[in-house]
Formats: sequence, structure tokens, C-alpha cells
Amino acid sequence: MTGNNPQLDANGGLQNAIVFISDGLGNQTFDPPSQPVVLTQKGCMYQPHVLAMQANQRLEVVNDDPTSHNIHPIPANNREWNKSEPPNSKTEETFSRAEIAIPVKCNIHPWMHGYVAVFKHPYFAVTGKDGSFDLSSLPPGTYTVEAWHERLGTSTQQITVGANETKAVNLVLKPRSGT
Ligand SMILES: [Cu+2]
Repeated sequence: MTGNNPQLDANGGLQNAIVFISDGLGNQTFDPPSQPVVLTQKGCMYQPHVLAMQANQRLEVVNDDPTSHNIHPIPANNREWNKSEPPNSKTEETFSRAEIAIPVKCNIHPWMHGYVAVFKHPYFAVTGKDGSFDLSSLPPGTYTVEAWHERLGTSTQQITVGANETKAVNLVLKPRSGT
């Protein structure tokens, strides 16, 4: 692995991957949480770099910097919007459709970019520094678990979880040739 590669820890854990259920939930519908998810612009960076949320959940975008930013998601399946944010302000928006993942940029600072992934269900997680994730709220069933990373693409695995059962899932994302 070279310095150009994504954020791996000493054990090969991959940060900022999104792990989610891509099949097995049937026609269930899920209300969005009443709490918003928060995307902060701080030090001319998006924090977190990768954020996951439910469709129709509120996305609160905070500008924590003494400078103006704008937030410009470039979705493929959702409505595009572009909002400027004066210093120390906040704004709120939603996305109504599932989309993995929407690139987000600031038109003022070209290096600022991030991703927002939108799900129709609550069974998703963004991996931490050590690559770990927790989908323990998942009800018993057979599912496809998928991992997505901005540069490494996707990987899927079938799992079956019984009642009161804990399963360890290890998803491997490999660099595509040429990266
Ligand atoms: Cu900016």
C-alpha cells in the first residue's frame, strides 16, 4: 500500500467505507429519525468526510468557519441544490430518494469534497478508523451486506442472522487495477 491509497490502519482496516443492507428487507418501510444528521464545514473540510442518513431525514449543514462556504451536492437520483453559507451559520435540507453516494463539494474551495449516502432504511454504518462497523440493530433474517468506498468501489456478502445471534462479517475491498 502506498501513501496514495485510502485510509488503512495497521491491520488493513478501512475508514470511511459505508456498510449497509442492500437486499433482504423486502417491502418494509421505515420512518426517518426525527433527529437530523449534521455535516460540519470546519477548517475548510467536510466533517465527516462520509456521512450516511435516511431518506427524508433532515441534513443540517453547519458552517463552523469564519469564512463563507457553499454546499453543493451533485446527486444522480435526487434534487440538486446549492446553498451558500455565511460564517457561523447553518442550513437544513433533505434527500427523498436512496442514493449511494452523493458527491458534495464547495464551489469556493475546490479541495472541499465529501459524500452523503441516503438509504430507505436504518441499517447502515460508516466504518471507523479501524474499519469496524456495527449493524447490530438488524432483525433476524437473510441479507446481502454491501460495502461501498469512494475509491475502492463495492463488495457484497450474504449473511443470515438468527434471533439473539451475533455475526462477524468481514468485507474486503480491493483496489481496482490501475489505482
Ligand atoms: Cu468552502
